[in-house]
Amino acid sequence: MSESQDSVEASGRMKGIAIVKPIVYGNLARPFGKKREEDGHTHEWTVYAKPYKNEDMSVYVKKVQFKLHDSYPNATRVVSKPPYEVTETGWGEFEVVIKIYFEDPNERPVTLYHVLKLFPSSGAPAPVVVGPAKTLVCEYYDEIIFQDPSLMMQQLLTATRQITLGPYKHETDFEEKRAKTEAAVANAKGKVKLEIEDLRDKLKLAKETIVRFRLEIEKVQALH
Ligand code: SLL
Repeated sequence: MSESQDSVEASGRMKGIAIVKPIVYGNLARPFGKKREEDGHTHEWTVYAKPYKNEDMSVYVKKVQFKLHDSYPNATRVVSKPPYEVTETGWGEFEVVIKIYFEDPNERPVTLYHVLKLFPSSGAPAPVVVGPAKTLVCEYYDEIIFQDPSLMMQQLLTATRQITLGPYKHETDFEEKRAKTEAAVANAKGKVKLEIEDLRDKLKLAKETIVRFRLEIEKVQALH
C-alpha cells in the first residue's frame, strides 16, 4: 500500500488528515431570588455542549452524556439530539462530566469536565451576566480534533449543515477573549525576553569574574 498522505490505510483511517471542530461548553444559571421552601433549591441551570459555528453537530455526534452530581436522580443523562443540554434546579456547584460520543463507533468519545457555576463570586473566570433575571453564563471554547478519521467519519465531518438560518452567536465574546489572551501572551513573552537578557548579562559577568580570578591564582602560584 502506498505511504502517501491522505491515503486510506488498511485500518480504514485517512492518514494525514486532521479535522478540527470548535465547540463551546458550559452552563447558564438563573437565581430564583430566594431559596425554594420544599427542597432548598436556589437556581435553575442549564449545562450544554454546542458548536462554536452555526453547524448541526448531530451529523457526526451520536449522543452526549452528562454525568451530574449523585444527589440528582438518574445522575447520568443522555441527550441524543441537539440541543445537547440538561436543565435542572439545585443549590450547589459540582463538576459535570460531559462525554461526547460519535457516529463512528471507532472514534473514541471525548470527555469534557465543567464545574457548574451558580455563584458569581466563586472562582475564575469572571462569568458573564445577562438578562434581567441576572442569568450567569460560564462557558468555554474548546476544539475537538479528529486525527486520521475513518472515511465515514471524514464524510460526516465535512457534510455540515447549519442549525439555524438566523444569526448564531454566543453570550461570551470569544473573539475579544482571543485578542486579550494573545495580548497577554505577547506581554509575557516580552517579560521573559527581558529576564533572559538580564540573566545572560549576569552569566557573562560571572564568567569574566572566573577568568579574572583564574589569572590572579596563576599569578600568585607563579610567585611561589
Ligand atoms: C457542594 N459538593 O457541596 C457540592 C455538592 C450538590 C448539588 C453540590 C441538589 C440536588 C437535589 C443539588 O444542588 N446538588 O436536591 O436533587 O456544594
